[in-house]
Amino acid sequence: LIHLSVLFQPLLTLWTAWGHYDVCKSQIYTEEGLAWDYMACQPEATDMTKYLRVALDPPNITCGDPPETYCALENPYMCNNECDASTEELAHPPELMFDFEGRNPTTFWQSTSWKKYPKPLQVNITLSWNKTIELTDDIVLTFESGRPEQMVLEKSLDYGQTWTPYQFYATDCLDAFTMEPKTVNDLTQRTLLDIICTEDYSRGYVWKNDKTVRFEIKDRFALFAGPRLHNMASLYGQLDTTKNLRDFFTITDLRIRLLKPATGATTVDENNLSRYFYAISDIKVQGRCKCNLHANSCVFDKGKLGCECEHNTTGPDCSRCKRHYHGRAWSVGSYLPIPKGTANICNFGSSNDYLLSLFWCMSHITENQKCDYCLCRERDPITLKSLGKYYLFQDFTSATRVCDNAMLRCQNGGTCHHHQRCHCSPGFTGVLCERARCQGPGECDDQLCITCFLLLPICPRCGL
Ligand SMILES: [Ca+2]
Repeated sequence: LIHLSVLFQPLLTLWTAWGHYDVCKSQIYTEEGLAWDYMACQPEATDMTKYLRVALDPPNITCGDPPETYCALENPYMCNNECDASTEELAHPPELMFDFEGRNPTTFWQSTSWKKYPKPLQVNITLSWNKTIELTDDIVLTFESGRPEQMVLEKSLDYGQTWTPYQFYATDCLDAFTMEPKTVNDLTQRTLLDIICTEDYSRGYVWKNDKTVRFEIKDRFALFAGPRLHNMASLYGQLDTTKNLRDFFTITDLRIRLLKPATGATTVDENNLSRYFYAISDIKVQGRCKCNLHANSCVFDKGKLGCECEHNTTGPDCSRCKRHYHGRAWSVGSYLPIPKGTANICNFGSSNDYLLSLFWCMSHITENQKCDYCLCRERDPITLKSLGKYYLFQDFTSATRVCDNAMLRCQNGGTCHHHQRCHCSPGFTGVLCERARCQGPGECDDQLCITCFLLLPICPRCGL
């Protein structure tokens, strides 16, 4: 087999070493002509915040309606933070958590202040993709004010119907959630799926540079792939065999439950509640569409993400076989063997059962035709012209081979053998006995008698 991609080999090696799986198929030359070689593939990881919908609960929790003036947490006399929803420069709508953060000063969403203290100030921020996606990098929230003293990051895998926690965050994990404080460094391969409470991202409003709250994806990957993620093969091997692990990094929605704002002190200053609020300037979510290793691109069309499925699969996640391609049960692609993986393509056929699919094809046989085949014709992948090569239905593996659903009979007096192959009359050969056999080495082709003639000029069909 000669791979057309051989020219790009150095580049490909580099990509695959990083486990990009960015090619779904490549053309190869086989003895029978051009064919496709299929590989496991996935879309490139990208900034997923471009494709989400954000919802706040309660819906009227954003500041500025009516306008409010806020004071700094560090200094109750510094009250120059004004929020007014009706003035563009002073409004802080949720979109500002996802805009391009290259500007100075930063742009941010801000909640109303803790006016109703001691009633809790709680906000749910729900990010929905309406599509299963796989996280590939840390989730990073950047707070404009102090980081919350208590919050939970949650995920959903069923479009927001059910939620499970990803991580708890608190200044005091025992007090807030009756959980022992841990960090991601406490996790091992065995406990990777444990949900922990961490105090790493809640401490100290005075540390103005420490504005981020993270959910550490890469540190978790590193438990299998090594500290610099150099052994992605090990990680992919684990992802392949452990559904729980794969599902852990897969989401349709994220929910940030802000439970208690930064107070900066042990007691809340009830005379100056405008010091307490939430403000988030940026949320980073890196990931890729989950396409079950059957697509290398994902498009955003009419506000919805969808995989561009290959391997005869279909659906938003390529999670089922295309119509007429049920020759084998649908299966997720596999990262193994490294680096190309296994495509597990859907084959032509009408049922998951191979024998049934053969029967479906044979069921078109009319009474007068005793031994017909359902043949597949190979097409040129570019011009789509028939290459004139036919394959038995059973051999149908390639997308460029189109099953005509045409029944071709055994020719030249050939008879059907076990409903499976033609038993040819003497002097004929080929799947349908369509070619005359040379009396000697080689075969006589209908169009190319000369080939036979040169070998041995005794070829009945050539009239010699
Ligand atoms: Ca922003």
